[in-house]
Amino acid sequence: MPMRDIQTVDLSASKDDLAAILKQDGCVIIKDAETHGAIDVILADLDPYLERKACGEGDFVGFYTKRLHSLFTKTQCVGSFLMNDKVLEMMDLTLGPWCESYQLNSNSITAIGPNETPQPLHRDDLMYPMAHPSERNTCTSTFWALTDFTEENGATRIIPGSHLWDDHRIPREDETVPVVMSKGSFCVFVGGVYHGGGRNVTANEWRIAMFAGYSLGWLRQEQNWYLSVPLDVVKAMPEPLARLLGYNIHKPFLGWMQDLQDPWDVINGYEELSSGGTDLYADGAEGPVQGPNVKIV
Ligand SMILES: O=C(O)CCC(=O)C(=O)O
Ligand SMILES: [Fe+2]
Repeated sequence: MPMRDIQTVDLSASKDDLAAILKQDGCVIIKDAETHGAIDVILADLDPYLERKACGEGDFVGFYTKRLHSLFTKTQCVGSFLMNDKVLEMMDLTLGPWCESYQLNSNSITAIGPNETPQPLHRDDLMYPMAHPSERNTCTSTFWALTDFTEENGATRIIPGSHLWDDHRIPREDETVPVVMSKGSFCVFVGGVYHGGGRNVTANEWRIAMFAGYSLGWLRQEQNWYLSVPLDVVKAMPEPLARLLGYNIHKPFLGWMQDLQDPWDVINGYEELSSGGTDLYADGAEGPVQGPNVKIV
């Protein structure tokens, strides 16, 4: 039997309430965070790609599931979802305590079609060799409902509270609950929460999600944005989005290039010989120490 259901809140939920839910459940649904209009626009951009895309061929990626990656090259709308205020508030809560800045880890569409069977239950932080439970979360996932998520059309299955389980406990299907949410809502969960795509028993309904994962700014990113997003696309982005992609220095000095320069400055025309290198210290620090949010555990 599932331990408990996943909680749904609206945009007015306070930071304290969200922090309390996340501490206990590791997951929450934020209702109606984007308008149907905004979703219809991104879907119109992505539809031609989804149309042409073949289904996966594997237990994990599914046999009736289509995935799209490199969304930055397919639509200009993705940034507003990735940088949604409420999403960033959730990242401040779940990643902020462990890094000076967080980054985009992964971003894709998962469209689950009729006849799909459940994806194996897993934790999204499995690429990072950390024991569970851990005080320190490494990554946080979001799923945007670009269509309604129903139990019948393949809503993600999730086990609230499973971020607190140790690594020996095996998750069971009968412990999961469906992430039922309306188009425009998103579900957020920390990296240690067990989940998996659901079974789609409908005759002709596709359940379309946009996945966006975020991680601590001092970890290797799951997707390689530097090679998959052309530089002219990065240069045309608002600065905060480019920084989220990794064109950034994680304080004090992770990720610099050329003459100890910030990558965003370099791609915007910094000339290597225009000045000598300068010290890179964490914000507010007077010497080479870690920033206040990077705790050693
Ligand atoms: O599409 C879904 O509902 C889940 C997909 C997922 O968890 C994954 O691919 O890591
Ligand atoms: Fe996953």
